[in-house]
Amino acid sequence: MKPKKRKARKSPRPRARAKKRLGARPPRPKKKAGASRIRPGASRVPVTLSYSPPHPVLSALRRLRGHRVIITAHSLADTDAVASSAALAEWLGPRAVHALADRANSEARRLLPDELHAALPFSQARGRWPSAPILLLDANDPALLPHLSGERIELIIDHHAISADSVRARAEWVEPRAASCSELVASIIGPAHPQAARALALGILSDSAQLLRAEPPTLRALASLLEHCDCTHEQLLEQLRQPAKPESRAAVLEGLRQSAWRLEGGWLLASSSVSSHESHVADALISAGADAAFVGSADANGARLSARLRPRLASRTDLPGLMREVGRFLGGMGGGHPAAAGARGPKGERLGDALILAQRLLMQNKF
Ligand SMILES: [Mn+2]
Repeated sequence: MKPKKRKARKSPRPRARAKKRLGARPPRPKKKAGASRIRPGASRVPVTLSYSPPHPVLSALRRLRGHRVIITAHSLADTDAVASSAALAEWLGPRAVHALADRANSEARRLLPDELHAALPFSQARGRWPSAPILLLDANDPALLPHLSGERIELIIDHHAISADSVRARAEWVEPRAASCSELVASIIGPAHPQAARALALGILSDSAQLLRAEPPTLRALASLLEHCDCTHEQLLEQLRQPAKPESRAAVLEGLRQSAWRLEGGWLLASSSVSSHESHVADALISAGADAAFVGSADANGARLSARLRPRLASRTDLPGLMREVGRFLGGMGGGHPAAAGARGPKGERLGDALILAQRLLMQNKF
């Protein structure tokens, strides 16, 4: 076989050689703002730089700015719900009203007293402005929105996935990859003043379990809020982790003493019956090593049940659905998040059976 004649290659070409000598880099492709980028290296996973609101949501917000609107969130508003509602209300102007479904949870009351001071009960706001459009934040599960039954919702901004039963709105921005609603609101309002930046940063830290669940866009949102905050990341974490009152800690220790546990199907299940602080006891049981914890309390008003799953196991069952069923058994309702959910109802005498039912349903439905 004849050896192939090699073409004489002019290499490197004069132009390239000239560039090389000057140390010039090849031109970089232009980045598109807000677009996805491919991570360099082996894993070609698209990375979202930041979450940005869909156009209809942004134009609805611009239209509503300066007008009377009612901003509300879920029952027992948490730090994320209060922070995002207060910050959006401020951005929308003095006629926007932050209205609470009912009371805020203990963490939000401790961390965001000023934001809560400016809020009204939803029933009062609705009574005063019966035709004001409603903006719903941080929730779409009707079980957590009893105050909105029969109401038409103008806009939803949320980070909980939409389900078949979800409350819907004319315009929606639902971003289940986001760790918090606060980071979505932060992307709408842009550079925040120090108080709003602190509240939104606390909302992100609280809902992401102090960044345990945080994708790059969440971290970027937090970083830019910290630039506008008048306190440091360390100070925010310290505020979040501040120990509860001695009475509350005693109630948690008592709940741990009352707890029972068993190993079933490879899962460590724990349960307890307490007189108060059921969610804190459930958190403590998970921290102590339980895979799932169900903690209940009952009084003259009925029964309440808190459920927690170790976050890594949360994708292996439908905890909010399970708690909806437990809530029905108690004659009331239930729901929540994949790793933290709850149920309550007037049939307080059924608490013991409800705790057994919750564990049985978990074992039947885990995969
Ligand atoms: Mn949230």
